[in-house]
Amino acid sequence: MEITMKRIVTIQDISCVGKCSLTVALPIISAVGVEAAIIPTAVLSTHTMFKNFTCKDLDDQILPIAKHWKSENIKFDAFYTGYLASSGQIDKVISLINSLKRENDLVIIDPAMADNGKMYPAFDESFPRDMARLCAEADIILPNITEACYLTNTPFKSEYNEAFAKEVMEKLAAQGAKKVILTGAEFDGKYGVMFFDSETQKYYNYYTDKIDAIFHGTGDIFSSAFTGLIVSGKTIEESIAIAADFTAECIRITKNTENANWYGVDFEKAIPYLIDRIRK
Ligand code: PXL
Repeated sequence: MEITMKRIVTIQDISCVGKCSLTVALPIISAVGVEAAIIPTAVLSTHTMFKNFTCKDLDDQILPIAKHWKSENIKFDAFYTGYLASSGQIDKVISLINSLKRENDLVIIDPAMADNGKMYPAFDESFPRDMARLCAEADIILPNITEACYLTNTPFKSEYNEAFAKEVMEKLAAQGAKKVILTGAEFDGKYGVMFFDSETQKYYNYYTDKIDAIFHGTGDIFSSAFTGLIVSGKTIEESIAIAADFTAECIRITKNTENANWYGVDFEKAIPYLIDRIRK
């Protein structure tokens, strides 16, 4: 007999072109053998690194969708949020989680809102305070260092050491997140992912090769792979390692592609690698 399929609901925007948010979450979660239900929080013509993108906020759909699912008794093993289009959506997402989450379901929050020391164009400086309220409800949060600084009101540093990363991660845990996974951590010539578990007070760091290239959407690729893997039954450490290696493979392939698109990585070409890793 086959085992029952796990189901994630992922709540983030759909950028019609751009290879981020739902257009990477759906194929990657599916590739690891987990069902991906979605709530699109907004429809954008492209992600916000393009100029003149269009954006239609789907704010008013979040709670009616939750209500319908509740009436149909639809269950999820994890709630995974990414880019949310406005502060107003955050309270709605918190209500949705409170209404549908069962005791052991996971809440995984990628506070996708900033990178390289700057907020994404669509957000103002008040957004992190609202995102911090959502992160406080999470079992696992997946910020990069810029987001971690904004969420904790810590002045951003483009260069930092391990002690600084730990200080910010521990602040995030003190604000409520049970487990903090810092992506794109870089210090002392090392590059990778740091994980702090507030329950055990232990760290687990996973380093990969630093590939000298910057691409959009890599945070979403890591978060989608990580979420799919952990829900599929891998341990948190295995999920971090496989998701980090998969993300590095996506970057490596794209960097080696002549005339690769600037707006996202060719994760599609690395899906066979991801599936091979899961089988091992
Ligand atoms: O990859 C994060 C992301 C998601 N969604 C939208 C974005 C971005 C990053 O720029 O603009 C719309």
